[in-house]
Amino acid sequence: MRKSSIRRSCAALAAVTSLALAVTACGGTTKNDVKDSGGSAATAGKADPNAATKKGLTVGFLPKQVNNPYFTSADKGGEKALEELGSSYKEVGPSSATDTSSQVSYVNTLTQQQVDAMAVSAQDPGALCTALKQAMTNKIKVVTYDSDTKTDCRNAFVSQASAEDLGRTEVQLLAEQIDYKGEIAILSAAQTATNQNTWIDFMKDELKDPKYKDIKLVKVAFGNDDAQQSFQQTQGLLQEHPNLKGIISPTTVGIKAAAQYLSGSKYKGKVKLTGLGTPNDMRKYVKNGTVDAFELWDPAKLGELAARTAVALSSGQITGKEGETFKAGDMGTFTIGKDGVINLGKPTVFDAKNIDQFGF
Ligand code: RAM
Repeated sequence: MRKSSIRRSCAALAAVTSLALAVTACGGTTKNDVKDSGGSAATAGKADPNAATKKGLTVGFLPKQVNNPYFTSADKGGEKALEELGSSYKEVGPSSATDTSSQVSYVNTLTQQQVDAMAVSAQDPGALCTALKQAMTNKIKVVTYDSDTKTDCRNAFVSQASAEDLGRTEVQLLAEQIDYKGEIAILSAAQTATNQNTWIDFMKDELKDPKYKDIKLVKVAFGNDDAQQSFQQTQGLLQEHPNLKGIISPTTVGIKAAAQYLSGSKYKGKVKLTGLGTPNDMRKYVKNGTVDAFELWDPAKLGELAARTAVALSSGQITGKEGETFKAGDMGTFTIGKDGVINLGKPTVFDAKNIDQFGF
C-alpha cells in the first residue's frame, strides 16, 4: 500500500473507530510521522499556488477562551471569511484561559469529527502538541492564531503582529508616560500563554537599553484572563509596591480590569497603564483620564487571516514553508516567514485623538 493510501485509510479508520485506536493502528504520532504528512510541521509535499480554492471544507476554531470578547471578534472574522469562501465554520473551546486539558479534549474532538482544518489559539505551547500531531497525521491542517504552539505541532502560525515589535513598543509607550523613571509591573494573562510570554521576553530585553536605567520592573503578575483575578492582582500590585509608576497589561482582559481598578482609586491618572486592549473596552478609561495610550490589532482581521490560511493549506496552495505566498482575498497577498509564521501587520496605537474611529 502506498503511503498516501495508508494515510487515507488511517483517516477513514479514525472516522469509524475511536481515534486512539486508529492512531495506534497507524503507528503512532512520532515527529517523523508528522513530517511525512506535509506542511510546515511537515515541509514535505509541494505547494501549488495555482490550485483551486476548495469549497465545502469545515474549519474548527478553538480559541484560548470562548467567552472572551476578543476571541468573539476574532472568530467572527473567521466565520465571515469561511462563509465567503463557501466553507463551514464551527467553534469549540473552554471558558477559562487556564483549562489546558479541555483544550486538548477539544482538539481530539475536532480530529474525531474529521474537520478539514483547525485554527487554534494555544493556552500552553507544549500541552497540545501530541493532540495536534494526531490531527495532522489524520490529514487535518493545523493553523495556530494569536498564541502559538511549538513549530512542529502545527502547519503555520498566524501572528497578530511581530512579537518583538509588540513587546518593545509597549515598554516604549509606558516609558514615555512615566518620563523614563520609576517602578513598573506587568499584569499578564495565564502563566503558560505563549503569546504573552514571548512579548514579556521582548519587554525585558527592551528594558536593558540604558535609556531605561531608571525604570525597574518589580513584578510580573498573572490574572489568567479572568476579570476578577486581574482586578485583584492590580490591587495587590499597588499594595505591595506603593511607589509603582506604571503597569503594562498585554491582555485585553487584564488591561480592562486594571483600568477599572485604577479609575476607581486614588491612583487614577497617577499610575500609568498601557498594554493591549480593545478600543470598545478602553474608550471610557481614555476619556476619563485613566489611560493615555495602548495598542492592538483588529481581532476580526486576525480571525479572517487564520481562516484564509486554513483554506489555503487545505487547498494545497501553501504547505507552511518559508517563502510560499498566497492570496487572502481582499486582505492581499501574504508570504510565509521563518518557522511558518504569517504576520497580520502592524498594530494600531489608540489614544484620545483616534479612539472614536474604531468600533471593535
Ligand atoms: C487576551 C488574550 C489573547 C491576547 C489578547 C491581547 O484577549 O490573552 O490571547 O492576544 O488578550
